[in-house]
Amino acid sequence: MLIKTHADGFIHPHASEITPERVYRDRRRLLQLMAGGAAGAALAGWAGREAFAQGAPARPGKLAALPGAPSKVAGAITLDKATPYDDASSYNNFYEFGTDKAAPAKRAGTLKTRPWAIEVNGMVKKPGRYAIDDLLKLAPQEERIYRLRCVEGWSMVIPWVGYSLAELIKKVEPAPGAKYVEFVSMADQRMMPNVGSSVLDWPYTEALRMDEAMHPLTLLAYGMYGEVLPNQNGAPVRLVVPWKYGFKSAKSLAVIHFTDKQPETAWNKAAANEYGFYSNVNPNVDHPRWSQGTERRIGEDGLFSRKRRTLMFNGYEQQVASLYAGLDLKKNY
Ligand SMILES: Nc1nc2c(c(=O)[nH]1)N[C@H]1C(S)=C(S)[C@@H](COP(=O)(O)O)O[C@H]1N2
Ligand SMILES: [Mo]
Repeated sequence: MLIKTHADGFIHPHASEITPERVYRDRRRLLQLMAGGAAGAALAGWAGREAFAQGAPARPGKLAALPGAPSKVAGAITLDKATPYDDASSYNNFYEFGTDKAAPAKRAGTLKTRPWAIEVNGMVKKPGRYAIDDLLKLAPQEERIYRLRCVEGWSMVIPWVGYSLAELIKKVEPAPGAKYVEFVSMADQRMMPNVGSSVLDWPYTEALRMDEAMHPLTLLAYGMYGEVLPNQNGAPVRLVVPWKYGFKSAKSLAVIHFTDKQPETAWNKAAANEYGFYSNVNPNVDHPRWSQGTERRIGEDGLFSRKRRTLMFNGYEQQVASLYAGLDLKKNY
């Protein structure tokens, strides 16, 4: 467990491996086996693990179907095997509910996702509050199977449902001078017990350059695995920017702000030398405290833990490299 205390005094556990992911998963699997009265099945070994998971009671709570047609956006369907739903919805970073990977799934039941609206403001011709049920219908929902690479060194493959953020941006008509889009997550302490803790300066904010925000791969996601998003994954609507480290993909969006100045971002404010504005996945630029050259795919670990090589721009190089032509990616990390 590596918890770093910063000069400014607070403890900064991002990437601290609070519970090493493998230990956490093994323990959870064992608890599941025991709860199912199937402790003996554990003896059957790891070979039977997938089969057992399939027979296990499905999902905590019934979520509504949110079907999406397979996307036609270039690069939007990753062929890697999807991470089991069970892992994608129980191993989460959502610091508004705590810094432990298990906290969001345990505690995000208090997040009320109706009524909900996104406030669109700043340098835009059609500012206003956009109700979630109108946003859902704003453009056809698509299924996008994206790799998600966390800056901590793990990754998942998640079939999201949503549409390109560009669809919303076109509807609200940014003013010609707008150069950046800022995303502000909900920060309501009554629904989010860890808001108010000193781990981040709330609300959680992120931002993209306008051309990044307009890129067809940049997704506004309302669902995953053909269902509405579970709260712990950022319901009712979140951003997904697949070529950037996971923390750029802000959850439970409350405000989208258009501006001509590069906005501050929550992680950059917390540790500027570790988390820059761009945060493009880049195996050639290490985090000051660890390598970014490899990753572990959640759901592929256990006994035969396997490391994968991290791909430039998380494998979306063909689609996005031109956005950064001429930019020094070591300086602009
Ligand atoms: N509001 C908010 N958004 C957030 C975070 C967070 O703590 N708060 N964590 C980020 C990080 S570090 C990652 S890796 C992804 C994880 O998304 P997932 O839980 O859906 O896999 O969400 C990102 N979005
Ligand atoms: Mo992350």
